[in-house]
Amino acid sequence: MRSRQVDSTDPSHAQPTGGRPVLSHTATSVVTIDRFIIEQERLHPEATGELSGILYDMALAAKMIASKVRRAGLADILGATDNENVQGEIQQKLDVFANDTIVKAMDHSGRLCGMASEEEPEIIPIPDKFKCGKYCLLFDPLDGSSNIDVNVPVGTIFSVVQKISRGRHGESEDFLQPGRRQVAAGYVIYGSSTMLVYTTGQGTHGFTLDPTIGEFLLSHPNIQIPDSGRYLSVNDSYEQYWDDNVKLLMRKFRGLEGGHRPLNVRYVGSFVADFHRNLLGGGIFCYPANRKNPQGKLRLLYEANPLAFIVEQAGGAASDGTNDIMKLMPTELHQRTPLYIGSRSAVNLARETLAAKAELVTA
Ligand code: AHM
Ligand code: MG
Repeated sequence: MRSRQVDSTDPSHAQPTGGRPVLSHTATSVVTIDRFIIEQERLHPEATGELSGILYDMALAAKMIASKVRRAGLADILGATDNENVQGEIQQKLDVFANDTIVKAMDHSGRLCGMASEEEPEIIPIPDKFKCGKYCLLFDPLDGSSNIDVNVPVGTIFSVVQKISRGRHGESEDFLQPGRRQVAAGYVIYGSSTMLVYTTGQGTHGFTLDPTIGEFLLSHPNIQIPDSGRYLSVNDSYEQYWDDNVKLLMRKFRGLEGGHRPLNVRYVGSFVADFHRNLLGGGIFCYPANRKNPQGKLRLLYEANPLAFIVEQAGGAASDGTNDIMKLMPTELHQRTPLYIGSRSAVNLARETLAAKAELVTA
């Protein structure tokens, strides 16, 4: 799904496209992620390059994780007993490996004041021997990792906010900021190919890893989510625990109620994979609250906020059923939230259906 590309050397092309800045690439030029990031940075004369540096480092970490994920099925074959591999290193679970890889790729750069990971209970401080910077990185190192054993795509999700506290190291208040304050967000999907999709608030752009040269190349500039969605992604084995309003909403999405065109049900059970398909094809991913999990399952800071930023920049929307995801004020690092994310019209239908029921209940 390659969009028409433009030549920055031709001044007639130096026009904003749909409010988005036009970057310098031609239909035939190869645009690496590094080039794209630097061109975006140049649109902001005040930029210090620190945010760009974080994105470069994320791309490097993604390549290292991709290479390990690619060999996941071989680990047991090549490794010796007791989790020791042929190099004599102790094998790690892939989600621990992904977590450590990101921390090590980031902690020494001087751009971050701390990190928070879905895999770690507390803020990860920057070691004293390194400089602290003005950004906080929040991430889910390997989302959907329970799917690895059956060779299903998994992903990495990340979010960047600016530090607001005064001290050297990041404090809770720096990490507990609403999604609207994100300055960058993205995800990597380790699928049939590896893709990195990110936004800094100037559109959503996708890059595919060319494994032969080890570079992410621009493949999906200015992604726009189709508004007439095709897909519904939800785990309906929880239907028995849903409220009636959620059951009604799902009947609407299936075309059984309210005269809506039925959506196709597709659920991988790996959020990045479900989200990525719906971002390109249109539709909605839902993880509603249920009686067993009143706040749903997905994490606000590591999963919902970054993908909400991505989807909004692609013309879509994200809600907890009532509020915009990115307006929620987090109170805990590992806070969960119900989530409806995807094409704007589908998310609006979710909001309206859930609100109508709420009125009935309170009347
Ligand atoms: P994880 O972060 O522990 O991997 O859990 C998140 C995953 C998502 O990738 C996926 O959408 C969801 O859990 C699936 O949950 P369920 O099996 O309840 O449908
Ligand atoms: Mg996850």
